[in-house]
Amino acid sequence: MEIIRKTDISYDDFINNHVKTGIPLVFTNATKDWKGMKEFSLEWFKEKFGERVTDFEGTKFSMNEVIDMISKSTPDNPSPYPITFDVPHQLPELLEYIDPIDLNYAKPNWVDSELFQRGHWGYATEIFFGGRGVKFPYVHLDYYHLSAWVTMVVGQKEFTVFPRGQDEFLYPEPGDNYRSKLNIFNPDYEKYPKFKEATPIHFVLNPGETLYIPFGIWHSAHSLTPSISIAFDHLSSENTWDFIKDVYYLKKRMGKVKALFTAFYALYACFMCKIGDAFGIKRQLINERYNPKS
Ligand SMILES: O=C(O)CCC(=O)C(=O)O
Ligand SMILES: [Fe+2]
Repeated sequence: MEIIRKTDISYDDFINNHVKTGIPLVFTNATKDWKGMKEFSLEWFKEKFGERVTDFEGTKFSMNEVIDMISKSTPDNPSPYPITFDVPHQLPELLEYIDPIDLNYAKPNWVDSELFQRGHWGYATEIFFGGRGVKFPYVHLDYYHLSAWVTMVVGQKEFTVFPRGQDEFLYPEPGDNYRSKLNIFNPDYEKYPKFKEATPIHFVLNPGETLYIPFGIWHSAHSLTPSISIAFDHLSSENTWDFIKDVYYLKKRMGKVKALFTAFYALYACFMCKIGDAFGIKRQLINERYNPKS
């Protein structure tokens, strides 16, 4: 199976053939209005943000250090991954270069609503830095059944996605249903025989291309070169119920009462967003809220 790639696709085609059906898509040119696409390079990020610091598993790294590490990474000696920065909070000046962040397709997106700022839903707009040979540590579903958008801005990553409905071939971890026990790069078919029936789709994402990963799609990635990509999450009516179920399931660790309360809040927030959409109420995008220039 091959990934579907589309150029200049209409919004209706996207909604009807990808959002409603849960079929992943690569947009080849949705970033055509991002002014950064003509400028982005490892050097550009060093020049603009070299001294900004982020945390990776308790250790602080500056952007200069991160870029040096990913430049030296090899498959035998890969750099730490995933090293990320939270764009609106740590690199707000980047927002004007990646505008419109929703690419005019990821809309409506309820995580932009003020109502969701209060929750701890795990959504984010992040920039990922990876070196040659780094791998996302496991095949997974994104928490909260949020859909994901990944745009390559520098270098190349190979992604693997599985069509919907292949959960039983992927052996979810008993304690963490969002993570597969398999090493898809070197699968143990004796232990995991059903994986033979899975139909992974492998493809390379190039600079300027955007991958839409609908909620409920198992996926993973590894970097073929030093790479930089930007990812954000997406919530709308299609994933509302799965989202609310996940809120309850994931918050249960804090106790059932708190989980129920949080799930009700999530339901209320989704309901208000749905009404807002019906009345055409415009939501402020993160670009507008955090961009220091706007
Ligand atoms: O770009 C990648 O390595 C994949 C990231 C991803 O799937 C995630 O953060 O959930
Ligand atoms: Fe993911």
